[in-house]
Amino acid sequence: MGRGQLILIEGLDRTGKTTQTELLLNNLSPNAELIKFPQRQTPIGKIIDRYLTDKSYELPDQAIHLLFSANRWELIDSIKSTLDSGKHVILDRYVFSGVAYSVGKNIPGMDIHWCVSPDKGLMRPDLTLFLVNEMGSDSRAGFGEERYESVGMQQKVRKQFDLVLKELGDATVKTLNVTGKTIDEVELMIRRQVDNLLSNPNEEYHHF
Ligand code: DGP
Repeated sequence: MGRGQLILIEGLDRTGKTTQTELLLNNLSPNAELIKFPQRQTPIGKIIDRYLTDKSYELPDQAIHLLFSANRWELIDSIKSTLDSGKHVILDRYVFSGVAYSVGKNIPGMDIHWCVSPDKGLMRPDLTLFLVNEMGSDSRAGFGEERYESVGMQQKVRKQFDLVLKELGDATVKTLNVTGKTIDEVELMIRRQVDNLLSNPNEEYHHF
């Protein structure tokens, strides 16, 4: 039996990533696990959660950036073991969010190269699906409660995602335009891409 495949769903806030990662988990069940980043239950994840939900809790932008990356490193051994056991791992956000959100803050020195360096060595997904909703995301229920959920920030991050995907992406990264699509339609678009991958799975691991 070959290794499991690492499948990442990326996108701005409230583009339906969480719904779709859960549907994909169901579809691939029982041969898959889902990991959502940031993973807020780990020791580092608890600091990230506080930073996101308590806007009066200040940390230097560089420090929170490194914590988001450290949160991915905290889980990478367990992701690798799951893949080695033949199970697929679905990720809800990963390195591309890590770089796009931080570069979107426009902090001097925090360019793409600086931002990706702590993630260097993390495993590359076998497939990345970047969900784009041209309608924006501010009309979804609950939008605005967390730190980065403002229309201005989302626009900056959207621009950065394009640049980050150009710089760090490769043929395994696909953009899916989900504007105006129903949940079922998006599920089908994702299934097609995943079925393609699973009919021709990767054996070797690649890294950022
Ligand atoms: P979520 O739980 O998916 O809603 O993500 C929480 C927020 O944190 C969201 O606004 C996106 C942002 N975010 C997710 N991952 C990272 C990261 O690695 N770095 C930065 N700076 N922000 C991130």
